[in-house]
Amino acid sequence: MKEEIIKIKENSIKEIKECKKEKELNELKIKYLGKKGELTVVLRGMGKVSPEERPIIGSLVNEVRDELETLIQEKEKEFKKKELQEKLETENIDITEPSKKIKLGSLHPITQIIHEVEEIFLGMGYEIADGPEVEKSIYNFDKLNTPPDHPARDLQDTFYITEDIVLRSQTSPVQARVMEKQKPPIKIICPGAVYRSDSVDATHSPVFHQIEGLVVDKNIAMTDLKGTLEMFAKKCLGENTKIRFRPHHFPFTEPSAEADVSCFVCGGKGCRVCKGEGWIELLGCGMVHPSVLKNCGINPEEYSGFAFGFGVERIAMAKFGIEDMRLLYENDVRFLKQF
Ligand code: 2NM
Repeated sequence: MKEEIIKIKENSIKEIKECKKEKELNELKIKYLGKKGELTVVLRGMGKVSPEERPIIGSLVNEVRDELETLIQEKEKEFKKKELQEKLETENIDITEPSKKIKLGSLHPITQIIHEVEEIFLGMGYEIADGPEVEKSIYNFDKLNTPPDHPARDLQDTFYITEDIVLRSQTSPVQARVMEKQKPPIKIICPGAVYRSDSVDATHSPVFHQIEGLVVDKNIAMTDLKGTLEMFAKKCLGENTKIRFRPHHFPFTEPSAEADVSCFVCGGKGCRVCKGEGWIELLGCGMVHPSVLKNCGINPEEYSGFAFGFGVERIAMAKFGIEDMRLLYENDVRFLKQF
């Protein structure tokens, strides 16, 4: 039995030392140390060994097994090291190779206009306010002096979620909310998406963007409105821009007006952009109606204010010379990257 074990030991050591591949090594591991391996089989035959010899044979087997295990582990380490070495030699990384170019995006023309207008008004001491796009009709209409029978409330023009909840058709409900919460002086602009039930064409979209402004303080007069809008027009469209006001009607302002600017393309002589008029319609505005102030918790005897509003798409189209509004929503990068 002893000779048998010594023989297994010698054979196995030789084979392990000569082994060249990890797979071979695994096979040897099974051949000698596995459940049906040669050493295990010998251990099973211990019953036949005399009681005196048993501990001697037992410890010999253990010794041999320990030796083989150590040898196999060393061999495994050797293989791993060799593998890594080969990888390091073949898979070298060229850290000087130029990286793939990352394509930089740009801001959408509508976002650019919003940012530009925000900068102008921030410079005049305004704050930027926002609010929900899904809005209570009380804020979208009632508080803004638009009674239940007003045509603007028509189911045909407004998206109703329920009888009392709508997709806001203007950003003025944000201003009503600010007036309710905040004591004058108030100087805010409210940019954002608004919704109207219009069919899509070159100048209409059911979703578009508005910027509305509101100032409420003591002794605010029409002259403040005119001065502010003139300043805005010059900063936005160029220092030579002139502005004119025409009477108009809005339910939330009294008096109300529309403002035109001299064409920033031809300077007023008449061209394609202004359709030969020399003037381009810019915005709607007026002095906040006393009922609106009262509805929002502000005393109209003590305070007055002005407000104005315009569509961002219209300004973007005029400024960038875009003739069809749909181009702004199609998200064709070849179109958008021009701006
Ligand atoms: C416009 C035109 C005129 C307006 C009014 C108000 C508020 F909240 F003070 F009543 N906000 N915005 C207003 C006035 C908006 O858009 C064409």
